[in-house]
Amino acid sequence: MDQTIFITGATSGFGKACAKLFARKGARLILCGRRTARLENFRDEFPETPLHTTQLDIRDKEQVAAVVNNVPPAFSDIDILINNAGLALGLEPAHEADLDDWDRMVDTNIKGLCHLTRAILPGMVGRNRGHIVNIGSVAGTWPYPGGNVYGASKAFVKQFSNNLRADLLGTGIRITNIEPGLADTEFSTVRFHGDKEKADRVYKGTKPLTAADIAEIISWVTTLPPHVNINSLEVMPVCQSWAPFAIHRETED
Ligand code: NDP
Ligand code: 8X3
Repeated sequence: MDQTIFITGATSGFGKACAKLFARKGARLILCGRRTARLENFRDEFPETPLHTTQLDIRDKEQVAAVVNNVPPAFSDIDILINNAGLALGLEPAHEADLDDWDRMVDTNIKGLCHLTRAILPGMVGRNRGHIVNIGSVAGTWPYPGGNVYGASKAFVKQFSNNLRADLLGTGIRITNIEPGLADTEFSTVRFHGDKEKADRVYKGTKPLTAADIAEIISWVTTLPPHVNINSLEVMPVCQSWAPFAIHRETED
């Protein structure tokens, strides 16, 4: 595969699984994350892969611009951006939620994703080709208790993706929003601030999506013929479905 792929959040979960899958397909990879030791491990695992790794906290606007501007020439024609880095923090109802958690989700899932997109898009427009794959969530469409700002941030990703398509009409650039449901990664451990036992209970007795499932889907949408744009793709494990409408009743009879 003669393509350069920029993956945010490549140290874990979906991003790492994408890195592995695209490495096996022979792509050139730019991998980012805050935990650089994990990126170096990847280099050991895939010594043949043309690889540029860089530490990046996507909340840092200047760092985002510097990382994109300093990509080595062999990697500078980015074909695919996988805007994957993101997180949920907390599951408390809105009136009890931690404001710092809310800020971090907005700074990462919304502002970080926007800054990366804005930095990489001009090159794609100049080359008249490229594909941006945003990682949204079922939470961007379906509300649930405690989803508050996390779900709203993914609703932003959904509509931002659609509006990018509107802006880019007339170019060859593709935009896709992938909207996964329950998937077993480090996501819940992060959501519960490192409480692994609580995180494990989220997946207990289920057969959730795996990171490899999502990587396979991203590989599919990005290797379709260039005139085909998957706008959005919602995916759940078979064991997950929607809840009925919730109705609060004052009395039982
Ligand atoms: P993980 O926690 O396993 O991975 C998250 C990745 O995001 C890590 O590589 C982490 O890297 C990176 N990241 C987080 N914050 C930052 C930051 N400020 N700067 C740079 N990188 C950052 O979770 P998933 O793989 O599950 O999550 C990936 C995406 O998928 C997220 O956007 C999430 O919202 C979404 N999603 C997850 C679902 C699930 O059930 N797992 C379902 C639907 C969507 P590092 O810490 O090294 O910086
Ligand atoms: C992650 C899926 O349902 O925990 O986006 O919000 S969910």
